Amino acid sequence: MYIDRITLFQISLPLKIPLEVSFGRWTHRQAVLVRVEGEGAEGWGECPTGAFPDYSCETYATVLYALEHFLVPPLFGLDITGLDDLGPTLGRVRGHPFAKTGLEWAILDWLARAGGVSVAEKLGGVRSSVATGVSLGIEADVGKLFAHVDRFLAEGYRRIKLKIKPGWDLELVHAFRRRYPQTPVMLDANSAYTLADVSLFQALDEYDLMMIEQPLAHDDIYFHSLLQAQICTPLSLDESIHSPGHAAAAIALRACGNINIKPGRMGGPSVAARVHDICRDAGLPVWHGGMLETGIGRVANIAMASLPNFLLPADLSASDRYWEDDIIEPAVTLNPNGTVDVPTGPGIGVSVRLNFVERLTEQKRVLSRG
Ligand code: OSB
Ligand code: MG
Repeated sequence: MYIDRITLFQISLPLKIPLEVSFGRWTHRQAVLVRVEGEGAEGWGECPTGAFPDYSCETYATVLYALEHFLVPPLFGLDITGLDDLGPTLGRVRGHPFAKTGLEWAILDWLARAGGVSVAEKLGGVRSSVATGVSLGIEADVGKLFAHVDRFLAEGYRRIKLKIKPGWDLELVHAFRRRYPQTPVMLDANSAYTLADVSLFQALDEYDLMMIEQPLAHDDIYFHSLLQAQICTPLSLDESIHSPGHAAAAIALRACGNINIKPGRMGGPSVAARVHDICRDAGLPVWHGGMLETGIGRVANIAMASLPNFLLPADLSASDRYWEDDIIEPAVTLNPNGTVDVPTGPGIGVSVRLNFVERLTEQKRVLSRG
């Protein structure tokens, strides 16, 4: 199958509740959406970026640049029957994983729709629904945070993730456990600590936490292995796992108890699936992270999370946890048992509200064959 046209939409969508983490505060998702058209079919993918290179070194501007100049042009004229056909072309470009992910997802959606199968089937998914939690940011005081916790637990979310930073950690967890003795809870430090903080993590061992995500440097695996050896709570690696090689290193070093998989951080669903397989073969569970995706990236990630080794609750909450109005139809909803359904229709299984996307668009690029 040949691609005729690829359109890039840089949109901006305001979050219902800004998400504050150890290094900053997100108020909008400034994503790049990729629309692939050809042979009478279309497909959509999302690059879940922002304006500033904080979580990742990429931004919507670098994603637009990499797609327009390096990643999209060589795809025109390529006969594509599966993601494997993209490997040599996309692999020539080093880095730019968030740019690659929107492109890979759009092509996978396009191929799946043309073939009348779902993206989950294409990826080898085995689950019809995915257990999800909710990730909650740093607030001005615990009262404000616990009001959110109460509401999300009442909606049916079964696991709470709390963002922490120095000064918003041990006391917070102590207060949380007094109020919610049984609720499954985990922490995400987004790289705010060093190995000198080991006594804090030993103190946190007393609170029956599911895991602590990325406590140390964003590019570190080794020092996480030294920390893991001194505490019982499983560590989870997010920021520092970009490739199958990183996952293999984390496994060999016993640096963590599980890995957070985000296709955007890894360069797309093809790499994410390889990381999934390496962890499965090593007996290390994975779970699906989130990047505050709009509905397009969200349903694709839910399809990814239907693979067998996704054994812990995901950060793939329902559309109404993030947006007043999502750009897909139907929106993602939460089942009463705290799961979201894996779409079964062709491709990503939802339709994109094109008029709404056009209204949210700040920059657009139309790239055509020939
Ligand atoms: O560290 O997991 C993270 C959001 C954006 C970037 C990084 C992270 C997050 C979240 C929110 O924790 C997850 C979500 O609900 O999408
Ligand atoms: Mg994280």
